[in-house]
Amino acid sequence: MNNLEDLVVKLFDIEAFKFGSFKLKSGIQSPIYIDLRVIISYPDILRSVAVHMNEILQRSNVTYDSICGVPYTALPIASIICVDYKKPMLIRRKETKNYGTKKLIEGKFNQNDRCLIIEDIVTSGSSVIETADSLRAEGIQVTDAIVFFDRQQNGDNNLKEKNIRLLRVLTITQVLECLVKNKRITQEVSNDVQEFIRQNQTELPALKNGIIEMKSSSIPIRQRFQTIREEKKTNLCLCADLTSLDEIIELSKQVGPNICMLKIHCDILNDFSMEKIQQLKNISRTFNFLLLEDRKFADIGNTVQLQYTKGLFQIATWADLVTVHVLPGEGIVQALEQSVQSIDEPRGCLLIAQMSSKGALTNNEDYVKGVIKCTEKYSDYVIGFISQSRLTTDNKFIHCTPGIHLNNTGDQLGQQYVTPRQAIDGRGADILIVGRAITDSINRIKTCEEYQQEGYNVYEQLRNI
Ligand code: 5IU
Repeated sequence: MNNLEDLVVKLFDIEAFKFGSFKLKSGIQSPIYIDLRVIISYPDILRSVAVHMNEILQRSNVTYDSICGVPYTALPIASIICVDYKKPMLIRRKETKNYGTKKLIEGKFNQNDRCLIIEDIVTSGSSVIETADSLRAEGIQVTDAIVFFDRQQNGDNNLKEKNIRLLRVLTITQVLECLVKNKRITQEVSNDVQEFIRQNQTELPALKNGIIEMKSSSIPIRQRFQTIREEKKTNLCLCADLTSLDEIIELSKQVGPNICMLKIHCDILNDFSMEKIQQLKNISRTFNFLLLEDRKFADIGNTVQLQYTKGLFQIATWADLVTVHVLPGEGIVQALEQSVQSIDEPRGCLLIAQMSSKGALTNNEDYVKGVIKCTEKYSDYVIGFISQSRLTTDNKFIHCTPGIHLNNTGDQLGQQYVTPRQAIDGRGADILIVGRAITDSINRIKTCEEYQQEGYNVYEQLRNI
């Protein structure tokens, strides 16, 4: 009996693998239940698991600067590997502290460090991906993950889609073979489990509205918008000018299927934290909408770079899109584009060309011409405009129009409204930015659906002419 076989048998004996009929969290009845948490009570087994993982790491020549275990079972395993093989460890908090430094990643790291993720079991790969997202958000590279046990339910492919290579010590097939050979289970039980695994392959993520997440982390934003509009049938951007991020998170879960974009102002939030904004970002990935921080940058290049990447908000780490005034000249766009070059997800901006408020100084032809000119050099990063009319015949630029209400003409502070039909048909809007018409309504979800339907119907009617 070799070492690894010996370990598998021991794991069976301590009931880390159980066979029978088990109801999983998802409600599915499974013939196998795997729970590696028990190994913490058996120091020799725990060490053996870590040693076998390290052997795979040695063999696969993976290079890394640090190790991050996915809570909880993988944490003691990661600790052993770190101490035995002299590698620094990082820990990803499950929730940020609400006192002191609100860090999501604990431990010392440098930008572009490479971190290896350690997990005990992989099913769909979602926990590994969540950990990778948090590390990547801090500028840490994640290219490899190692698991002790792969349930062979498509986790390796799901991770590959996120550019993570999966290394593993054992597959379920190997465990079953070993247990049959060592007469712990019968061939029949093994066949049942294999059949169950075949029939229960995972996809990332299983979404409420049936839309499978696109590889949103690598698709250019412009293209993402086009696909979202067609797949989700929506050209609605919800403008959530609420002061609680918790409330925005809850709302975004409810209206996620109805919107193509969520616009926020991070500087009006009284409960902002990197952890919460990461949560919102995850929701935006799950429901496939773009996240727009309406920052309205308007300073010299050096300052906007700092405003974009530093401070409490670190906007560049989470916002797919930001808004920009080009009043300081096109250097502002160059500076912003430069700031996101090291971020491994697509980023873009919308140039503010015309405003909806009464007496806006942007209502000037020369000004608007100047804005359009700024797109020439930066047409990858600039994906479109915030405008009140169609500015160019080049359809690659997305026109987003705020100041939308179905039955109101304005507010007391200069806001001027048009209806969705007027915005799309009359003014050539691609995206409707709707705020208080939805957030002040009695039933936000229902109202959101109404704006989605109205907006998309008008768009379709025009398209079919
Ligand atoms: N917004 C405008 N008009 C503009 C620009 C931005 O209303 O010209 I540039 C923002 C302000 C607010 C949202 O966040 O769009 C509109 O909110 P209401 O739909 O609640 O008016």
